[in-house]
Amino acid sequence: MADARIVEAKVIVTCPARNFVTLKVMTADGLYGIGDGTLNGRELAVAAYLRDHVVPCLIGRDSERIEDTWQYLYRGAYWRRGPVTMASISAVDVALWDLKAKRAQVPLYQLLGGRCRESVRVYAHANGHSVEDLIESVAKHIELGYKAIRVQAAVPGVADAYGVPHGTKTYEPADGDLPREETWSTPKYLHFMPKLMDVVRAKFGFEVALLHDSHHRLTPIEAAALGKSLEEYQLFWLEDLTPAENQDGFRMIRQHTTTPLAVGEVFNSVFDCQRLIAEQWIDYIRAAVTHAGGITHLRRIASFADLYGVRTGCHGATDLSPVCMGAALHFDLSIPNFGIQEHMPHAALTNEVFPHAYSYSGGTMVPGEAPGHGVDIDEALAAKFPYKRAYLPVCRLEDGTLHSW
Ligand code: KDG
Ligand code: MG
Repeated sequence: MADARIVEAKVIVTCPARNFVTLKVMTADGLYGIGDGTLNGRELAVAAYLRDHVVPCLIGRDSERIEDTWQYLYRGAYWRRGPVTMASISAVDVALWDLKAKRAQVPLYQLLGGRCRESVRVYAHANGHSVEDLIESVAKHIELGYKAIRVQAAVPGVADAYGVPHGTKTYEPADGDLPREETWSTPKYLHFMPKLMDVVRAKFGFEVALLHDSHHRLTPIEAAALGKSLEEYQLFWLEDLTPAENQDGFRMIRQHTTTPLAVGEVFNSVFDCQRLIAEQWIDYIRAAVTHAGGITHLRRIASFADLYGVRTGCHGATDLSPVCMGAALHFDLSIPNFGIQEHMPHAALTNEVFPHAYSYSGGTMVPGEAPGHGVDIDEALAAKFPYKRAYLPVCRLEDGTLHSW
């Protein structure tokens, strides 16, 4: 009988192109599992939570007892939920699922019930400093085989639209040693969006699925107006229209528009979306493995959502490490109510530090057949890229009022 007791757990903070927090859990029989605990702009809080408060509790535990360990860390902390706690629990949970699947010598999706589909449909990001730039970017992604594309463009008269890079660099918003300040105008945005979608549909037709992220910047009635004004362009979804602490805000949006709604990349618990789902105010839940308590808790959210016809659309920006992407693809493959998976490819250097079995082809991804979740970390290489403080921007209205970024 293999000795699955945890003998060591290491927290690895590294910055290969951007910061990542990784947990490596080792067992007495010489296996290891890997989990992601990256919380963009607050990475060291998770690293400290893990090092100081979680790792000591892991030593000696049976790594096979995943659910029990999840409950131990969640209930046992007394202080439940919150992004730091839940990212830390996720790092442990994913490392334990990885270990269990490696011990069984099967790809993780087999332990999650096996494949529900052959591959996972993903969406890409297209963006532009102008409508012409955006059109070029959409065309490039169609050429790469993507069938679903998120479109974000600079808004005329607005200094900083969400989702558009500064200069010619690839879009990566956490780029300031201190938070960069951006300026925003909702009226200009609402005026521009139907015009933008009109150009995109005229150019590419209706076959490609189009998505758009409002990034928490609207009030419920503004969001309702946006959804209504875009109905004729038949979007796949509109994302994060309003800050969702007020779940009931979605009631009003829903009353006014049939444009499908997605929300939840910042959620860390089923309680963040309980009403959104049960009241059927949304169509896609975007909670991610890393931020919503790992595979164990995300499965609970997805099962609950399935009861109400809500599908998943997991967050997959570059601040979720390749470890999260690997775990997400196993999860996506195994659940009945999968909708779509976000795919924002990592930098080449990130991929070198995190060798992985997953792959992209023709608008879909597969997790690969390696035992576990199929993502590793090259510790020696990771050590060459120490943590570098990097904050997300903050957003102000034109009169200087602090707004949601
Ligand atoms: O850390 C913040 C990013 O992950 C977020 O801004 C990306 O909204 C995002 C998305 O939909 O990918
Ligand atoms: Mg988003």
